[in-house]
Amino acid sequence: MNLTDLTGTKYPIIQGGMANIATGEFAAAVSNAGGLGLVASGGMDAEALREQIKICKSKTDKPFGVNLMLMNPDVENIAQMLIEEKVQFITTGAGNPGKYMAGWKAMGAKVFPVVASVALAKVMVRSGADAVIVEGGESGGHVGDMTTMTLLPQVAAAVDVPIIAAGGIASGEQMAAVMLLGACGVQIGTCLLVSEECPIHDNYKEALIKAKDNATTVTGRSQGAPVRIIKNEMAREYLKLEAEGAGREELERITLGGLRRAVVDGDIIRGSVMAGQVCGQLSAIRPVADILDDLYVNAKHTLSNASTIAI
Ligand code: TUI
Repeated sequence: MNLTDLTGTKYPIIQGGMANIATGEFAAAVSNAGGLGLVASGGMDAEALREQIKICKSKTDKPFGVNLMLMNPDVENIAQMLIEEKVQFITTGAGNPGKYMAGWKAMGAKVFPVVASVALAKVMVRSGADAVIVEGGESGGHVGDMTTMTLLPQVAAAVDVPIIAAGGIASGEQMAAVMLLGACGVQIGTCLLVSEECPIHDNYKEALIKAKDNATTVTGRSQGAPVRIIKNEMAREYLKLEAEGAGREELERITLGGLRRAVVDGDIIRGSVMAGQVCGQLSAIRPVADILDDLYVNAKHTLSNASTIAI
């Protein structure tokens, strides 16, 4: 199964959710460039998200979708609003969307839950998922424990629906590798943060371009909510407090509003600069279309040359 048959897009590439970043305008830019753009719900209530969906509809005639972050306090209203707006592609993150799936499917949407374990992948397929997005802990933001390299083949062996790989993909070689492990397409986030169209503060983009291979860390493990971010003053303070056994309230005081501080204010010292481990590979700010074209062309090239690799 080709992901493009499922999505109707030019490329088998979908955009990661990216709370507080992926506006209607940005999702439309990704869709116009040949990927599946997704309007992110994180940080928004149902009506604010509806506005962004309308903006997206007005700026593209290509397929697009919405990512529903299931920890959103307005999740129930958003789940219903997606039906009213007849959103055709729904991805979910940070939870189990099982109770919403029947309503979305009845409306005609295709649903691709993000999973970080074989167990959730199986549950999602039983609930009617059209594909699963298998996300390794190389990703930015909220992460699971397993890597893409280990999780992807195990989910591929366990379920019969198409698999979209996420986490650690920013080059054609990485895309080729996950296709060999059983994926029919990829979800990318971090490498789109350094696109010209991405509406984050320039400081955020510069921090990503400067980042080295080991620039990220994972905070929040002690709270059962691990989040991968760029190491900065805030991250170091958080990790120190976590190691000292600090409680939820004290830790939340540090991260409260952190993503907006980074995205909107450009505070990359005290903000939550969410990014995946591919940040060390990023070297330029480019149009979304160039990022998608390069990824696809290089993946094709890598796969067609694979038989020349000596083993
Ligand atoms: O959701 C994401 N990545 C995200 S969400 C986000 S917004 C945020 N803002 C502030 C603090 C924290 C988050 C930023 N990045 N990725 C998808 C994903 N889902 N990764 C891991 C999971 C996941 C983990 C456990 C999905 C389900 C799950 O268990 C559910 C269950 O019931 O078993």
